[in-house]
Amino acid sequence: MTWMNDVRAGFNVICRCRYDQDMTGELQVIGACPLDCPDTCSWVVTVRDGEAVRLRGNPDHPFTRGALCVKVNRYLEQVKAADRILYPMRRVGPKGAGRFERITWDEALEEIATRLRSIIDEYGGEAIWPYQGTGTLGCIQGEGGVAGRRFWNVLGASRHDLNICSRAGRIGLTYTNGTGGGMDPEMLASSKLIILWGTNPLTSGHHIWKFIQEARAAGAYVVAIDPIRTRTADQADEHLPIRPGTDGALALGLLHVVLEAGAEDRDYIAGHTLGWEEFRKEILAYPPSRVAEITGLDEETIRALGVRLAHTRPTAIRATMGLQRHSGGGAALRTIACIPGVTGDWRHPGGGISYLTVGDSLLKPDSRYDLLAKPVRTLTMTRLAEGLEDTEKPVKCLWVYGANPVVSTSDQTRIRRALSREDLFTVVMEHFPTDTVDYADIVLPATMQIEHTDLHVAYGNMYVMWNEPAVPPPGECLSTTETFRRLARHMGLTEPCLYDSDLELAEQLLSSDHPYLAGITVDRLRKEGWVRLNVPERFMPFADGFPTPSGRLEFVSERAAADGHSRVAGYVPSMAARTADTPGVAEKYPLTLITPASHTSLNSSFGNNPELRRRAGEPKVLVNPADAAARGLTDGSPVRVYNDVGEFTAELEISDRVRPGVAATTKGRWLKHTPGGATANAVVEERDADMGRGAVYHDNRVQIAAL
Ligand SMILES: Nc1nc2c(c(=O)[nH]1)N[C@H]1C(S)=C(S)[C@@H](COP(=O)(O)OP(=O)(O)OC[C@H]3O[C@@H](n4cnc5c(=O)[nH]c(N)nc54)[C@H](O)[C@@H]3O)O[C@H]1N2
Ligand SMILES: Nc1nc2c(c(=O)[nH]1)N[C@H]1C(S)=C(S)[C@@H](COP(=O)(O)OP(=O)(O)OC[C@H]3O[C@@H](n4cnc5c(=O)[nH]c(N)nc54)[C@H](O)[C@@H]3O)O[C@H]1N2
Ligand SMILES: [Mo]
Repeated sequence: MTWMNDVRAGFNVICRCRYDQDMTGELQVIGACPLDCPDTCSWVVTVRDGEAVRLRGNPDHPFTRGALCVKVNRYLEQVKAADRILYPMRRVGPKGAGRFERITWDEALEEIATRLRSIIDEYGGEAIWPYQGTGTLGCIQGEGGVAGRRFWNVLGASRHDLNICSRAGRIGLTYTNGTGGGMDPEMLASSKLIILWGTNPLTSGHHIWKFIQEARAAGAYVVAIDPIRTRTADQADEHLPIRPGTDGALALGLLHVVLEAGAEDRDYIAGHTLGWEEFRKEILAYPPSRVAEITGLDEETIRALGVRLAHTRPTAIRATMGLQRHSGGGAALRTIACIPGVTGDWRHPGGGISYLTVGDSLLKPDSRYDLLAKPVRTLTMTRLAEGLEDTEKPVKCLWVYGANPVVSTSDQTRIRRALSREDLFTVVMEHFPTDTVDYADIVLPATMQIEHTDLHVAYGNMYVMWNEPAVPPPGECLSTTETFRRLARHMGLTEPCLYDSDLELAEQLLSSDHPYLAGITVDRLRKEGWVRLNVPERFMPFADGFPTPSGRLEFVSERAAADGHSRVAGYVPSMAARTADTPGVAEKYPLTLITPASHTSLNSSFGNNPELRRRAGEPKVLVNPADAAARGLTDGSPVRVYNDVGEFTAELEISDRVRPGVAATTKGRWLKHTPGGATANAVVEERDADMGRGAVYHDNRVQIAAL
């Protein structure tokens, strides 16, 4: 009963109530929400007589403050859901049909070991693609760390580039600031102008809102820049319905107004930035009149925000991933990050930009790539179809964990075709019978967060969290780490580090010498549940300079130039913006489809929850009244959304929430719960953002017609 020992080791503090040897009584266990969300909440699980009976936000945590979200409030329902996968299974029907028979773990391990060995013998280790997603951000069990990596390295499997989410923006920001990290969002409380740029926090991470409200109570003005009037935009003082993929131009236009007002911070520019003269020329090429044409915003609106920006210190920009899911998205973040360099906002507490809090991994990278006998190729998460279609160096085993690519990855139809290949051995470790599970040869039952140990570092706040298992796993579920330990043993692998325990892994990860982690140990985390990073309460990230090659904020970046981008930050239009007037494209596919976060799911997680599905209703696509009228479409009618890549069906909602030229739906729906059996990613092309091969989920041209 190792899980019990684990619990008991942290018993004194984590478990504040009585918990008898025979598991009677009540226990409170502190854990962390594992989902891919900036907030990484601290939660408390109440365990009564060995059963989890309640899960709530930790009232003591400064960022969570007792609140979870619409989805995670139902986490226990998911843990106990009737469709939870509890046993290993083997496919009995055709691929895609989702018909399985229960098998034992021994049978599963034996079949897997045999198949892996024969694939390695015939094609080499690189024929294995360990396809890991962001189902959990845990540093032990998930995306945040080492889960399975050592095992794959011993086998010589291909590397997997998990670039689907925030990569383009992170790279863009890094050219300017040297890191994707920035402001502590708690500092928003001290801001006077808050620009919510391509972000919808009231849906995609609401815990930041209380700091924004605090700022407002002290007089701050809040602006949302988004092609959709989201629930966040509804709450803002002002909404700028920008044309998608034109944010870089808006950044330059706002700075143009700052220069006109003579409000640039010359001392700051001289002391802390690089390449001002060149960047200034770039700004001067974007007067508000030109920017109005590019962005579809009124010139007066741009001027008014520019004047506000010129005269309001501190100004904070909160940007998240929305605006970088474009072919010019990396450049957009790079250029927006130049704004505080011009206004000098980094020197004012409450000023600057916040994208990720901790831009680069603080933890000691312990994936042990040194275990690879020879260098191997890297396969790209955003290019699943392409990878599976490669015939020269074929993928023969796809191992999916923490991911649901049939729903979440571009070019859905191609992916389903590729997953149907009879010669592809597909293993999926999962909680639920997802659309991806339907294509598996072997399904392995995975533990959920309250059943395993994990360590989390948030990407939207300044805390490290410990997740103590609260209850034993149901059925025959195993954690990711335990599955790989057993498989390694079954295959007779001798590398000792494959057998490290979860606590050893946590200790290794925390043994980083990064100053933010000073004094943060496993013991302390297990006692306290969460610890703030070792940074001041009023954290000023670039007080000692920028981690760029020059030590300055770089308006001009040699690294960017070396990577094939412009030396100077500027505007790179997205594909949709670029082709808006291109003959042949503009008439055929006149609308830009954007597919952001749904309020009732987390990517595809919770897509099977009955109550959340009921609340979400039928899939909808929103278009502006002008675009509906032009097509003679009526509100509530069924429509096809299509392009050369594919199509999906939805109910039309005519709404002035979207600007003309834009169609909007949300991500995350399961195909099997959707009429027509296809979802938004059926029309998203497998194409790269400008940086890091990031995805282009909001940068696709489509047409809409009555069904
Ligand atoms: N409820 C819920 N929460 C989530 C998620 C979820 O699926 N559901 N997903 C989680 C994950 S994985 C992530 S990465 C984050 C993502 O969270 P966000 O960064 O908020 O990402 P999105 O929802 O994709 O986009 C945010 C906003 O950007 C807008 N946008 C799209 N294109 C443009 C553009 O060109 N310019 C501008 N200015 N705005 C644009 C969209 O309309 C949208 O309202 O949220 C996390 N939180
Ligand atoms: N159209 C469109 N598509 C998008 C986006 C968009 O904006 N628009 N956003 C993209 C973004 S930001 C992201 S991050 C990706 C996410 O894409 P994925 O990484 O594929 O994430 P999910 O679809 O949530 O699938 C995660 C799966 O992991 C499982 N899981 C959770 N925890 C565990 C665990 O501990 N062990 C195991 N074995 N499994 C677990 C869950 O049950 C779930 O089925 O989607 C992308 N897809
Ligand atoms: Mo994401």
